[in-house]
Amino acid sequence: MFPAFALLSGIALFCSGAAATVTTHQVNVSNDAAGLLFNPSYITAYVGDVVEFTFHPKNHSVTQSSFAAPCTPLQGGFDAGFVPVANGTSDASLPTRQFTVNDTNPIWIHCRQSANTAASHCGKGMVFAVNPGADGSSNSFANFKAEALAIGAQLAANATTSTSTAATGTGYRSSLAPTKVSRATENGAISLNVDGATLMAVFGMVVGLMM
Ligand SMILES: *[C@@H]1O[C@H](CO)[C@@H](O)[C@H](O)[C@H]1NC(C)=O
Ligand SMILES: *[C@@H]1O[C@H](CO)[C@@H](O)[C@H](O)[C@H]1NC(C)=O
Ligand SMILES: *[C@@H]1O[C@H](CO)[C@@H](O)[C@H](O)[C@H]1NC(C)=O
Ligand SMILES: *[C@@H]1O[C@H](CO)[C@@H](O)[C@H](O)[C@H]1NC(C)=O
Ligand SMILES: *[C@@H]1O[C@H](CO)[C@@H](O)[C@H](O)[C@H]1NC(C)=O
Ligand SMILES: [Cu+2]
Repeated sequence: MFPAFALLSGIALFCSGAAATVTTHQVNVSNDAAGLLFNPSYITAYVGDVVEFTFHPKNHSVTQSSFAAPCTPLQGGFDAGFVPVANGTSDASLPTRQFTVNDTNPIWIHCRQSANTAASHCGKGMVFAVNPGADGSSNSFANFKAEALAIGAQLAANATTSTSTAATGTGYRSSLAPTKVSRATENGAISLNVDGATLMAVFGMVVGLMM
């Protein structure tokens, strides 16, 4: 009798507890106007909670990293992939991605757009955390973000160095480039100098990408 009763009441407790306490935390993955950032920049969440990211215009990712390497994807970690969003998309149409918080450990997140270049979003401070250490502790959100910015500064310095050494190389002037050019960018923008049929084909491709 006792074990069966204990098991049943345990299940009842577990079910009611899980149903009553799950929270969905809303996080904006922001656009150019707001800055390269997550808003809020970090949250406190319980096991079983859901974190829902709403992607604003541009072309960001939500990718798990680690405190030790803020701008490097964590192997086996969460990664929403790139989610391009066109300028002017209405709030109601903004795409979302979710993950569930599985334990109480800190979850460190970055945007991997333009990774390892001077334009790295992570290097510009586009980082987020679930359950970071308290302010003032070694694994605080502030320290995580500071490390991301330090990586960004180093990438910028390295880019300046390699640009100045490469500047005398044989240039390739864009005005001499082939006329059929379509270039996907981090803005989700496509630069075009093409005939109508190609334009429609590229348009179809972009719409396909955004699905
Ligand atoms: C997130 O974006 C929506 C839509 O633009 C806005 O209404 C909301 O206030 C934003 N949330 C935060 C935390 O800024
Ligand atoms: C939590 O576990 C689910 C199922 O295994 C997984 O899909 C999800 O990515 C995990 N969440 C995190 C933040 O790792
Ligand atoms: C910048 O360049 C130095 C020297 O090549 C290298 O050790 C360092 O890893 C580079 N920094 C980044 C963030 O790539
Ligand atoms: C989004 O960014 C990724 C990585 O830079 C890129 O491969 C992809 O083409 C971009 N998508 C669009 C529609 O610009
Ligand atoms: C989208 O808007 C931002 C400014 O809000 C601008 O910098 C960017 O060039 C625009 N992108 C496109 C594709 O129009
Ligand atoms: Cu980004």
